[in-house]
Amino acid sequence: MQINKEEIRSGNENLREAHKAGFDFLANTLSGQGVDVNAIVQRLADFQVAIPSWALGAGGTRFGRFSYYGEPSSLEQKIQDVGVLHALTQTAGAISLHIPWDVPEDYKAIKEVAALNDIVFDAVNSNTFQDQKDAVHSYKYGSLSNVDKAVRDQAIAHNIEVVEIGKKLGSKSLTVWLADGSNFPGQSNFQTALRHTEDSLKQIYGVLPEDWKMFIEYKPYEPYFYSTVIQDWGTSFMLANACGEKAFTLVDLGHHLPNTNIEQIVSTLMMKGKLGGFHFNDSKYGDDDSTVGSVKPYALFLIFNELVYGMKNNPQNPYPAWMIDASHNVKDPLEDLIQSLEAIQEAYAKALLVDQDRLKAAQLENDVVQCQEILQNAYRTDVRPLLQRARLERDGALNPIQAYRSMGIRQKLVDERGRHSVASGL
Ligand code: LRH
Ligand code: MN
Ligand code: MN
Repeated sequence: MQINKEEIRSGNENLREAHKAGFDFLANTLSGQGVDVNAIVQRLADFQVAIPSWALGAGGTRFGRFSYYGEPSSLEQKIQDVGVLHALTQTAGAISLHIPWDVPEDYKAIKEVAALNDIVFDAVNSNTFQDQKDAVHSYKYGSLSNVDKAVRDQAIAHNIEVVEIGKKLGSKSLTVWLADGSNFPGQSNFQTALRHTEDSLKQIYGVLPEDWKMFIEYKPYEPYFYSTVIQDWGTSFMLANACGEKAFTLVDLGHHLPNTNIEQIVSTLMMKGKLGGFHFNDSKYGDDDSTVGSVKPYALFLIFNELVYGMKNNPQNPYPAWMIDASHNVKDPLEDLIQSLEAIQEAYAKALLVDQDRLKAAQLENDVVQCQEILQNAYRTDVRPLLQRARLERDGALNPIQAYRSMGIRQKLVDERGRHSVASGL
């Protein structure tokens, strides 16, 4: 499956005039306010978000899974799906692989498919939350934190193998998300579990190539429902510090208890130079993995406001690795990902519009009303013409969902792959 650029271009034709009118009006207004519109369009074009290989098929719940037609069943097909997203949106130029679900058989061939689709390999993810076929030891009672050294060693060896695979693909980072935890009070000794985890992470860190980073993800609960070993950003931050300067915290939006002030966490981590990775999704209740921006778009904007501030003012923090970590139970996964990409770009564009100098002045005056006005002015601006312009200039689609549908892409995938192909994934 390869997207025909010509088809995207011709699909843009009948939308071009309406886009131009909307863009000119917005650009005029913003320029009048002293905004450098071209610079924002360029920043949007530069902003690339990785798609995880496990998000291209239908997800499921513990009650069942309803597969979607034409799902990718091989790594090549997953990369092609990301290629479709990237061709339409010009925002999804990377894929994040999960090992062992996506171990390439032929590295050269896989890299060729990726290059053909304009896709690079982002962070590689290890998996010690499932028992793999032929594994000697079980992770039922934990992996890097397990009381049994043999189990810990197996989990460490797996992570080292993931780094080896990533090296062959050109990845530059390893993401570790642990399911380790306990289901009942007394089941596990918190201090022992944390100490084991720190020791294990340090061993993995020890084999990281010089130009690699390690991202440590945290999550307060699930799959264990009493405790998780890396429960919050503080624990992750502490572990990253213990490992060294190539280790960072990874913030996944869904991995917080209700009402947590995520924007403040982001801000603190960036000030300390330790925000390494970011997983986008949205939620109403817990780690729902819903479409980005579908439930709390204002919260997403406030988070982006801190990200933008940090990217400008915190040179001690590396440029974060962005990834969508969402799941699609009822929608076409590709349509859902297009919606997420649009929501991310929208929140980013709005955050770029925040007048930081005026905000600072209002803060110094303790003018609370004015501070809120400045943020909400940016938030209430319809920035979609800026997103369209960034796509149009790079031969992306003015309206990616509409293009996806009118080009009949899902039907083409079904024709190629069959109706009941199944993707591996969460
Ligand atoms: C589980 C999870 C986590 C990881 C992914 C691999 O919560 O969604 O966010 O990043 O699985
Ligand atoms: Mn995640
Ligand atoms: Mn999650």
